[in-house]
Amino acid sequence: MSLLSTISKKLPLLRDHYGPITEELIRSPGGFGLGQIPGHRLPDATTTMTCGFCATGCGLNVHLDKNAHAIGLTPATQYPVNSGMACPKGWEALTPLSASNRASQPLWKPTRNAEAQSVEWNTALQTFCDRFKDIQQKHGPESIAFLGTGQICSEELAFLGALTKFGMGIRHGDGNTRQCMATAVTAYKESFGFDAPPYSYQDFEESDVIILIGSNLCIAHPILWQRIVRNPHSPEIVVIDPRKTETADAATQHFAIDPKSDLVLYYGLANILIQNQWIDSDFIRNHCNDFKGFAQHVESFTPEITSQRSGIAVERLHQLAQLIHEGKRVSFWWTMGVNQGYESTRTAQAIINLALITGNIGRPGTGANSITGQCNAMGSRLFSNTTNLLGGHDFTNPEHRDKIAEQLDIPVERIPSQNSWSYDQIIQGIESGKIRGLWIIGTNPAHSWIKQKRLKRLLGKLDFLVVQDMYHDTETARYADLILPAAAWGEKDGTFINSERRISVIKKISQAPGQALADFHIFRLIAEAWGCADLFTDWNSPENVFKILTRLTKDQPCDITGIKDYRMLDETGGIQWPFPKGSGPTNNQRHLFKDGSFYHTDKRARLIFSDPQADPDPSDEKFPFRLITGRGSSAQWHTQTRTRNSPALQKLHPSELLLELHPDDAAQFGIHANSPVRITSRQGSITVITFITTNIQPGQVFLPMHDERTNQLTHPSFDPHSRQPNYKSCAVRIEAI
Ligand SMILES: Nc1nc2c(c(=O)[nH]1)N[C@H]1C(S)=C(S)[C@@H](COP(=O)(O)OP(=O)(O)OC[C@H]3O[C@@H](n4cnc5c(=O)[nH]c(N)nc54)[C@H](O)[C@@H]3O)O[C@H]1N2
Ligand SMILES: Nc1nc2c(c(=O)[nH]1)N[C@H]1C(S)=C(S)[C@@H](COP(=O)(O)OP(=O)(O)OC[C@H]3O[C@@H](n4cnc5c(=O)[nH]c(N)nc54)[C@H](O)[C@@H]3O)O[C@H]1N2
Ligand code: SF4
Ligand SMILES: [Mo]
Repeated sequence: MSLLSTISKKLPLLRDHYGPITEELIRSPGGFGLGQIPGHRLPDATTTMTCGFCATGCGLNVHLDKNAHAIGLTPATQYPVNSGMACPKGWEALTPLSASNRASQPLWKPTRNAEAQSVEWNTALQTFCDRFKDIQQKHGPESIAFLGTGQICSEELAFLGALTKFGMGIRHGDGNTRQCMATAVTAYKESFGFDAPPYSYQDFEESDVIILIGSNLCIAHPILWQRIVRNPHSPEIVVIDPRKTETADAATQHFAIDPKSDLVLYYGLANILIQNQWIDSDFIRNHCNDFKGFAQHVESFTPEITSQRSGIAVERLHQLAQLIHEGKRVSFWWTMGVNQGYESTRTAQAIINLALITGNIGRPGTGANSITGQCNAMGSRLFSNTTNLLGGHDFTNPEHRDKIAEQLDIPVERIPSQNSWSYDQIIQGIESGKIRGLWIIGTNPAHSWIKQKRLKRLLGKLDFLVVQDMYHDTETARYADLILPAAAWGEKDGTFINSERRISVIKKISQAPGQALADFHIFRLIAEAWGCADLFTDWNSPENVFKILTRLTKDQPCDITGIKDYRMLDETGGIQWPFPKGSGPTNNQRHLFKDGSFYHTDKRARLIFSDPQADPDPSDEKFPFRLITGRGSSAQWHTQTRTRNSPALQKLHPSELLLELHPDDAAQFGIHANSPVRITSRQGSITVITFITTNIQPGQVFLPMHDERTNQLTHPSFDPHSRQPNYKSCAVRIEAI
């Protein structure tokens, strides 16, 4: 059998999605892991760990040489998440580790415009403490803040959050999870009483109606799409997305909704369901609050009004409602098309309400299911100590503060009694001069934050900026006074939590370059240098911190006191929360709310609703188009710091920044295919290349988020409840050049 046919067999997914895989592609430097093909180079041992890109959390078998160093990887066949499959990023996960632009030593700039110079760790730590303490002394403890991530281990997130808030007296810290999952968090908390995505991936295989809302699963979570493909019930697959995405194309039904009209659509659907008595009255009576008010509220969303506002024909609204009614196991799934909007929390709750009123929750194949983005966004939701006190507790609740202080054996006064500012409020704090120093860990806001020009200006305004990253040349690192070199996934131990609440391990299978250190160890060193290490005497290894964290979850909905150690996670293929002490053998596919009991004190779910709001960046004659942004390909990860370092992945996406534009619009504005155009919003203007396609509706255009330029255009509006940015829709015009 030729090398190519062996690999093609192993890569059914790649073959399906990306056309022919050539020998040349495979043999290219960093191609699909030649070391992993049996017979090419035999490993001395193999170990399983979780992928470090997306929140699907696939298991990867990493093949090791006799020094326990990775020589290649293959998707784990026995792992409950991915059963032998991986997307291109997973296959290529080792390549970005050996890139030449890795940060391998601390770098310091004596002045903003000076060349960065390498310094020893001791000097870097001293500078870190001197400068931040100096700022705090002059401007108060609240004048420094941090921005973290959903891409480091839970143990590291917890350490960062505890070190900053309990040790360094920092009040304000948030993370990139705000850009991503804040809406789902807020919606779940208000509706269910806790941030609790209720599902298992198994539900994808057990539904007979699967409704994907603002989710391009084939591109963003390809292995979850494969789970749908394995569904034996010939499910109806509905995609609600303004664009005819890869996922919409593969679905059985596509509803090309007008951007940001979701709230009206789901109220309109609820109205049809209620009017026809297509609801589960017993479930509502026994388990939900506020149904009367909700029913009254949606009455005004008649099919005609709903159709006008959403662009979906009245007849199709009825068909969709009927499909939901007739489905035995209906599951609703949503991602960024919902979370990133100016009324996103109520939209997510409108989806939750549809599941609740039709009784599609707590049973196999059902649920109101938010799919998570980053590998450990779920860990950041529970343990980053930013929006919640560690373990899903509440900073403003004195009992919770007492419980955590006692468990950690620290004075309770060390725990802030108020919530932190959100990401956008921290940025606003820089503008107003309240925030003078910023520490950024594992995120790249100079590329990914909304209305980029302003953010870059404000990064330049800071008295002191520290960036802690695995690469020294990210868009954000360019503004840093001090760069701390971090070890990456594959170079450290710890745990992640995936989208279905599965806690699993990652392992050190590769040596970090030069003096780069695991974020965990950087936090330990900083605690020492700052002089607060005595608070963290037990925080001496990731596994010890994991044990501390499990204890903190006692009696919480996310109770994992039954997980003994890393070995237990390793042996079981990960464990989903909850897993309280005394839990039986891990049943590997569990969903929540089996007994209809929610986490509010009365155990009932709330049907939450409000009036749709006006678009904060409306289109007009000057800016007639709606710009949608999102994921461009399976081979690109966010700001591309990692994926751009894989030549194989580079070959799987266009090299130019392409603007998707409908042929009718192109004709009207005299714009040609494959040619440069200027796209201008109220925030900025950039030049891009056209890609004319009927996958986008007239009046709309699409840009992938992976190019730094895209966020020069986005409009800085936020959902008022979750404070998540409204990345998915702004007003633009297009001009031929
Ligand atoms: N390859 C790859 N995979 C990734 C990532 C990556 O960068 N690259 N990132 C990961 C992360 S952190 C995240 S959060 C997820 C994101 O995963 P997704 O949310 O699936 O990805 P997006 O492309 O951002 O947005 C999904 C869809 O929302 C649609 N949309 C836009 N506006 C609206 C609207 O008003 N209503 C509706 N119903 N839909 C709308 C867009 O057209 C788009 O197709 O992907 C994860 N997976
Ligand atoms: N226009 C538009 N903008 C968007 C979106 C959109 O749909 N449209 N989506 C938003 C979403 S959902 C998200 S999640 C954000 C993502 O935005 P970012 O978080 O800015 O994107 P990443 O490229 O993932 O940045 C992660 C950084 O961490 C570094 N890193 C990786 N591993 C480690 C580690 O172990 N330790 C340390 N210290 N550093 C590490 C990487 O090199 C990289 O610089 O973008 C948001 N921005
Ligand atoms: S789907 Fe996500 S977790 Fe799975 S291999 Fe791809 S990037 Fe990794
Ligand atoms: Mo995200």
